[in-house]
Amino acid sequence: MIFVKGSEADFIKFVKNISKKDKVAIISHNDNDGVISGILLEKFLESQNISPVSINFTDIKVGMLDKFTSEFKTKKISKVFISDISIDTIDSESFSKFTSEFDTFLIDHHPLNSQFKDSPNIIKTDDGFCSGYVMYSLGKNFCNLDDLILLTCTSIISDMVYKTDECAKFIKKYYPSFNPELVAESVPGKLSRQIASSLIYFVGKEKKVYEILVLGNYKLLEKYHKLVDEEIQLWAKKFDNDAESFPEKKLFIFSIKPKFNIGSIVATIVSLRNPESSVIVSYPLDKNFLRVNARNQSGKKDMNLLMKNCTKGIPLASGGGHPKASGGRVPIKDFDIFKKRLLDGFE
Ligand SMILES: [Mn+2]
Repeated sequence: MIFVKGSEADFIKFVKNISKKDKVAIISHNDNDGVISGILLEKFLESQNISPVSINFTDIKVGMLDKFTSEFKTKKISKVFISDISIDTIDSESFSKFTSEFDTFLIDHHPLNSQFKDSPNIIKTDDGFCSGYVMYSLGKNFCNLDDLILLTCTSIISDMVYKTDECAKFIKKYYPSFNPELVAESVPGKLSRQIASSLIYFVGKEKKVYEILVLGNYKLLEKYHKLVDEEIQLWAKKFDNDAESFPEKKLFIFSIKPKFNIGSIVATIVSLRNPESSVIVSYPLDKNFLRVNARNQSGKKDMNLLMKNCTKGIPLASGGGHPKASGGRVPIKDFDIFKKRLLDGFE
């Protein structure tokens, strides 16, 4: 594994310093990789006789730590693990404040905000790895995580890091017929989609999915997947007629109003069909905000930079992620500014 910052030794040292008097909390991302890295982390901590008293899955946005600060103070939490959240970039100010109030360890694979390059208790790996795989690798030498290998494989697939040699080898070791060109056919590929659908179905109550996965009741996810998948296929089909196309920019902009929160998956599906183009999918999150998902499978246009540039300075907007897959949150009233910047970004 390629560490950009921190090491296994840093992580183990932090864990060994947790005493019986400490109360431990976990905050992880509410996507597949976040939930699974949270499950792996919890299992590892349990093996070290540490039982987290609070496990939380959250959307990534500015101010996201606020509610945890007050809740954790009430619960007298003293140690916090944050997993799969690029909090150092999304909300650096809150992150600094939070780490001054709680002894915090961050494990993440999104690019490091250089402001924190000398800060302790941060593991950042290269973004060719996902948090599930990072957590599995950190824990496997200290406890038996065999039961969670399938889930670890699904996190690799959902974060699309199976093209990284080490991650591909990991999946192939346990699922020898795994073919990166036919991900959806594989056992972890299928489960990955069922988890993704279930997280969408239970949006805001992701803990429900976490509970199903912890108990190993994977079969239960099938019915949620069916409901959500029908809606995904509907919008993926509409793309062909309804997306705005800018051929000279190799760009598609697709505004949708789906029943579930499926913009990210629709963006991935239609971008895989148009690998040389950039695809931007937007949909209302609530009455004030739009969620934007940006994809470019070829890697020829950096979606992380694009989303950062398009949201920069817009109050309450945020954006960023990976070069090939990124996202943002934009106030509906500022979408015109965002869209103009987007089109200008392809001159
Ligand atoms: Mn991730």
